[in-house]
Amino acid sequence: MNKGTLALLIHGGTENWSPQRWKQRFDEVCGDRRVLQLPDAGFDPADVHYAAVWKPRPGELAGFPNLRVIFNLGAGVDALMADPGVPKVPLVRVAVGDLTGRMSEYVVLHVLMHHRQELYLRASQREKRWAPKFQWPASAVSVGIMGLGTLGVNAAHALRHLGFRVSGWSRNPKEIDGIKCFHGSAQLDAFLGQTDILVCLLPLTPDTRDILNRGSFAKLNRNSPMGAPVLINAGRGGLQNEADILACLDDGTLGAASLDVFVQEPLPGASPFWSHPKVVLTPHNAADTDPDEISKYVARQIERFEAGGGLENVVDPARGY
Ligand code: NDP
Ligand code: OXD
Repeated sequence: MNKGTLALLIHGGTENWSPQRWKQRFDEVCGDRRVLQLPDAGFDPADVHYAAVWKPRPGELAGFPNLRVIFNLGAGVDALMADPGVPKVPLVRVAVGDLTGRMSEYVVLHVLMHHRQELYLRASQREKRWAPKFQWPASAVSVGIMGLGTLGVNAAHALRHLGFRVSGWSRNPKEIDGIKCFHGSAQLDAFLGQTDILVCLLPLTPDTRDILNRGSFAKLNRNSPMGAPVLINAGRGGLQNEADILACLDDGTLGAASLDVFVQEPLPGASPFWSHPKVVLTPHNAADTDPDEISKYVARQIERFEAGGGLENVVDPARGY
């Protein structure tokens, strides 16, 4: 197979996650392969064989008639699944140790923050109040992870290592040493009923949309040593019913929430989440994809594909993840 041209279609970003930085990294790892950063006035869409994308505009990928593979520069592909104009070629997502490790850092940080009563302790410090509360051991707390995929399993092991009781919920049955596994809608209630801290690392699909709602929160363990159950969502905003989260925090159905993702991003200034005393909020950066790592991952896959080998981490369009 001849060396195909790679086009980068990247929207958004920060100083260290800019389209320019991606272009630089791809140029370094792609050798003599042509790398285009779109928009680029001087190219023919028919020349593009591979696209590496983040948040392409709906319909944007439809304009490339000769695409061979699309590489999503993140783990979640919900935006691409929602775009009927995306060409029907293999879609590869990110599943690499670097991203997985970052997500486990986020999950461990936030589980510990709630388990170790950091919200209460910081408020006490601000008020100069010396008022310790009993600290339960990790072994008294049950963390339930929704999504036992690349990210969920690694976070489960990290939490298990710290001594938490850890369970997980997935679509298909699993057996994982030290982790209590539940699956399917028939076992969802049993999973929720034994969970004190609910961590959501699900992909957003038609089946999972809005799954974090009052009905689910009310089923969490009401006898948690922490008083009330806690929600941590780093999956996608579309998984959560935001009005339900706020109402459940206010009436005590939930004790606290850590939220990295929102229905509307960036989160509008008027959102009550910004100043809610029981919410720890981060701007969708639980786990960034690193241009250094991911450009190598994509370049390696293209080389192998052109040599006749298979692609890794190809999304199943029927499942939507
Ligand atoms: P994977 O595809 O590896 O795992 C997905 C898991 O969810 C699997 O265990 C799967 O079950 C389970 N699942 C999917 N649908 C259902 C369902 N209907 N019922 C029960 N379980 C279901 O994904 P990753 O672990 O790599 O990533 C998960 C998500 O994390 C991404 O899709 C993305 O949205 C989000 N993410 C967020 C980031 C951030 O910075 N906030 C960064 C990176 C990812 P099964 O194993 O049976 O197939
Ligand atoms: C991802 C993300 O899906 O950063 O990788 O949200």
